[in-house]
Amino acid sequence: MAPAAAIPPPSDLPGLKARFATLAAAEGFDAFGVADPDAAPDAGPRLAAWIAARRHGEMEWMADTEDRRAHPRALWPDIRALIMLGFNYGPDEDPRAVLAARTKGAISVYARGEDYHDLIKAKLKRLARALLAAAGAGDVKVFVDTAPLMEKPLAMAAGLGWQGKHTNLVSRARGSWLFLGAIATTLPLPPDAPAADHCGACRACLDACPTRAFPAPYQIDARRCVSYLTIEHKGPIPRDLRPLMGNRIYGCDDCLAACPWNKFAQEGREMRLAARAENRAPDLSDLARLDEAGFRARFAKSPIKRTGRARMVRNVLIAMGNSGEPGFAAEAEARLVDEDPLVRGAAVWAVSRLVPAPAFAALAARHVGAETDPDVAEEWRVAGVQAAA
Ligand code: B12
Ligand code: SF4
Ligand code: SF4
Repeated sequence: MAPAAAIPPPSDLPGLKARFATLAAAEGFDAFGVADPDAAPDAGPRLAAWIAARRHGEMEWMADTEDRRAHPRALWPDIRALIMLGFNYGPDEDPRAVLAARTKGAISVYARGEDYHDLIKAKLKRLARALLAAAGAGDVKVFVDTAPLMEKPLAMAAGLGWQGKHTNLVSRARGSWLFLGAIATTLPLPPDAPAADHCGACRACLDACPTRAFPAPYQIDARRCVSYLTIEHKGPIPRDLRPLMGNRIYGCDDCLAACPWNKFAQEGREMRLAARAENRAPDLSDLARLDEAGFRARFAKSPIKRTGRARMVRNVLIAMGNSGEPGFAAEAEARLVDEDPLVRGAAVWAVSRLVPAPAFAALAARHVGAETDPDVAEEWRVAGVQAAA
């Protein structure tokens, strides 16, 4: 967008902010607030400590952007205010219900509908244009998720809610189910008061985590988080964490869903984000059979397409291995000769949990000699040792 820096900002900035809040609500945003760019001074040092402790795992893009992410002005020196926006995506059912269905996969709420990035970015861009038109001056940039901006502490500073002990933003009015987005501007809009922490003595989210990913309240070790493991982690999932994942095949909502503030949550109104029927409780067998073309067609407009077929089928095989359903053995066995080593390795683990030891030994005798990938060969070795024990 073209800057209009020579024109002075309008004198009625509170009036402009109020008009803009109305426009944001009309665009479908459920939470609105303005933060001063200096209003989250702890965020940068805490990010640095998190990265130094390697809690970002393989997300090297977090470390690579650390300097820019640490302070909004490092991203854009001219910034005078951040308009922080929340978009409600509250589910229409308890997303944990599917965790008990052993032959089904659990997809997290945010990924059951269309990709929110595209949808919210388009809304932010429209709003940013409207802001410039109303102001007649200034410049803007829009951010949602992918930009190196610490959206949660800035949203807290803007009064949208507080960062709960699960580290996500919780709103008194909406509970845990808010996507965040930001419009940065050179207009010095008046900031809102920061939100206060309302967690108190509660620790429901910490206790709900299946993989114990919180080393302390308000801190997450992404390397243990199922969301990270199923979506971001590219290689084989660490063996000790696999049994703890249950049937979670894409993201996880356990800590969000456990929050008592969800009693105020409402269903999201945006139909494009609503759960598609086939993503509520998909059959693990159907997903395990997807080839590249099938995967792309099945998840065309979904955020799941970013992960690619191999990681998704890896996750499905872990869920099969956790299911205790011998009926999945043949399905998992078919993937022992998959062209992708990530899939073959997960298939070895699944089969080792689904068939008796002699049958596993027979399969190993048939496949180990032909295996060229070192990770998959290691899966055969470890599973063989465990089956023999
Ligand atoms: C990296 C990332 C992840 C990683 C790491 C998660 C994390 N908590 O950092 C992984 C892949 C695990 C992940 C998972 C999820 N994510 Co994510 N993710 C991000 C991303 C891109 C960056 C977050 C970040 O900066 N992390 C770095 C850490 C250091 O920052 P932080 O979490 O703010 O850490 C603070 C606290 O630890 C606190 N702190 C540290 N020490 C102490 C000590 C004390 C005493 C106190 C009080 C505080 C404190 O200060 C830190 C700085 O503010 C943001 C988008 C963005 N640009 O912000 C989305 C984002 C956070 N994710 C989001 C979502 C929805 C999810 C999932 C729910 C998806 C799912 N269903 O699977 C899960 C939730 C898991 C969880 N419990 O956090 C939403 C959250 C919306 C909200 N309401 O908060 C965001 C904002 C995307 C968006 N635009 O909507 N995510
Ligand atoms: S998303 Fe799931 S695995 Fe990750 S911290 Fe929350 S409960 Fe734990
Ligand atoms: S579950 Fe409890 S501790 Fe966790 S964010 Fe909600 S109120 Fe805070």
